[in-house]
Amino acid sequence: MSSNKTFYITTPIYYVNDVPHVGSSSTTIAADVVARFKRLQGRKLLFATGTDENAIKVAEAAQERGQTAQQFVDSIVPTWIETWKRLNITYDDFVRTTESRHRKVTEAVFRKLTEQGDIYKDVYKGWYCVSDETFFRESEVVGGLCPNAECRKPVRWVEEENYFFRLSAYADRLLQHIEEHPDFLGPEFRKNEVVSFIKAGLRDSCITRAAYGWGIPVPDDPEKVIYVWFDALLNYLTVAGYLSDDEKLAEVWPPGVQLMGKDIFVRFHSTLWPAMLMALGLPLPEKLFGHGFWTTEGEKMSKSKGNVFSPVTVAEDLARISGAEFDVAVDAIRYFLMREVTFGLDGDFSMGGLAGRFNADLANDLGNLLNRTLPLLHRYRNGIVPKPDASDPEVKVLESLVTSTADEVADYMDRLQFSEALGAIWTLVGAANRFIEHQAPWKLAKDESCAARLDAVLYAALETVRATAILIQPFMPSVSEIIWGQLGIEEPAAKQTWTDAGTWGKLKPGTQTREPKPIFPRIDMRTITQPPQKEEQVEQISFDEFKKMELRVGTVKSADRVPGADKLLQLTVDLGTEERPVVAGIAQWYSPEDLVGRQIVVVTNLAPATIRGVESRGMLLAADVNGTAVLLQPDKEVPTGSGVR
Ligand code: ME8
Repeated sequence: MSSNKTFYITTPIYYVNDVPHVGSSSTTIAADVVARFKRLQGRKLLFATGTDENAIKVAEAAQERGQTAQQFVDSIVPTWIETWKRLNITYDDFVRTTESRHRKVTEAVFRKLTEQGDIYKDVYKGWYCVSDETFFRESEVVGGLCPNAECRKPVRWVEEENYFFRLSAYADRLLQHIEEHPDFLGPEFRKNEVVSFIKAGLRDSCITRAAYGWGIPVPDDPEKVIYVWFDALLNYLTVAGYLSDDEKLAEVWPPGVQLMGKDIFVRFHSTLWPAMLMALGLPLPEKLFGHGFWTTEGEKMSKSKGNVFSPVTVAEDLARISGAEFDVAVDAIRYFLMREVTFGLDGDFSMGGLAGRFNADLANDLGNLLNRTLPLLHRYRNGIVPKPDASDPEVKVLESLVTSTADEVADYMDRLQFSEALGAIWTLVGAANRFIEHQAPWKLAKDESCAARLDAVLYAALETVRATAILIQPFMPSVSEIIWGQLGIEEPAAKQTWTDAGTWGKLKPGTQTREPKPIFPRIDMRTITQPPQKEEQVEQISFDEFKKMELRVGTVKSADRVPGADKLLQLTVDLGTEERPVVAGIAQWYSPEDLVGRQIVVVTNLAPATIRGVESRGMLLAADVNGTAVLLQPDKEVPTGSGVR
């Protein structure tokens, strides 16, 4: 693919009767992250989202409120648009399936496929779930309930003459395309689900319903409306200018990435959608990616379960409890959703988890780096960027890390591995923090003969901050802009490119930086109310039993990932009298660099165990905050090996 081509990225179009929540926001935020990254790389972008409005459930919800369906959708769409605005989503097009541009495309496609024999009329008999807007086979439905485990609502028996799309005719071509294009479907494990689904046998798809006063009527047969999924998938063509703007279509088609949740990945986006495109003679998207679900305490977030978090309310709450600006809180949510789990897997969302990451990653790691650079520059050099000196070997290490991080992050971004991309950026942040710690500019400032060295150290730290500000831009655009503003760089943040992020030495000596202000005030975790814990029968132990347990404070000497185990770290812990290997399941929340030098609490007389082939002689203690581990450490530094009573 030539890089002059516009990169077209889409989210699903959301059912308008639902409210935007953290789950739906996660897809839109992921798309925004990719879009911003591609723009930084100099790509032209078409980023589209929108609303799916022709569903039966929309008509029913409107009826319940005594509104027409059109009044109902018109009253709700602004909430979606407003939410995306507040989350800083930079979409280029917002498509509504009730727009005439979309109706025209849908009607034209229906006509074309009918003329070429891909759509035919027959009698449909089967079950229909209104909530999922999905037809099910007789064999799939047990007890009259929707077979989708997340839904389980009563299904309706439907028996009527309808139009069918010849999906079965495309099974072999679909399988061949999947095999020949290894990057077409992701993540890998979901690709396998698609292949099994197709191999199990594809039936032709019923794509119309008896008219119910809402939806797009079948051309020349107004007794019927087009099935909402058939119409919804075509939104991606409407946006691309299909049948209305050939030049635009040539420029943007096929999409570079289409994102969606796992619920609509297999059956609709990886099967029906590509088959429709094949029938239309259009190239297939380069990548379809089905990500996991966000749950709240293990349950899928959904309006019907009453456990949805509105992203705007969460940002307001986070801003209130932390004292951060609203846009910074929004960035913290964007960061959390992209960092917490590998994109593709399920994750659990909670205020405690969000606040924990806010403190650990933003206030501590990134916040520390910022608090130790600009304020020191103001203290020692009146806020003016000094001259660099690249001859220092430690500066050289930082320099090459900046360059390699930009490449590494770009690589992860191309593979939609957002969490890993952020992990790499945070490795750089950690290295810069250690560099400052080690160089101790506060000591250099006391010795006149170290003036040149102090300049070099301050320059290197600031230059890393500049690069970091660009690297985090796709994820945290407002934070990036605030940092940029504080650096006082003349060229606007918006003009920066990914190449600038990976090029050392772009910060001009002599630049007058601005008065720094902390961006991430720490959250007092006591202000976070833990959701009620499930009642558990806790067995009591005697004091003698408790005494059997030996707890000591250890200092982490080294930490490494356990190869092949995403969740495990292997630590060497100094206990004063000896060093012990300890394996801990905390790799999701702590990187090895975060741990070295830290004091932790260890259970030292636990029987040794071998975990994934690695010996472990002890266990560290951590608070369990909604499934997120937060390490326990002494209130102040204590002699290594101190007992814990
Ligand atoms: O299915 N976790 O719309 P929809 C993560 N209109 N993502 C979630 C989520 C959760 N808990 N809940 C929703 C439809 N999503 C159709 C789409 S496209 C041509 C038509 C996200 O409002 C996720 O991307 O039910 C999921 O696929 C989408 O919202 C479903 O949105």
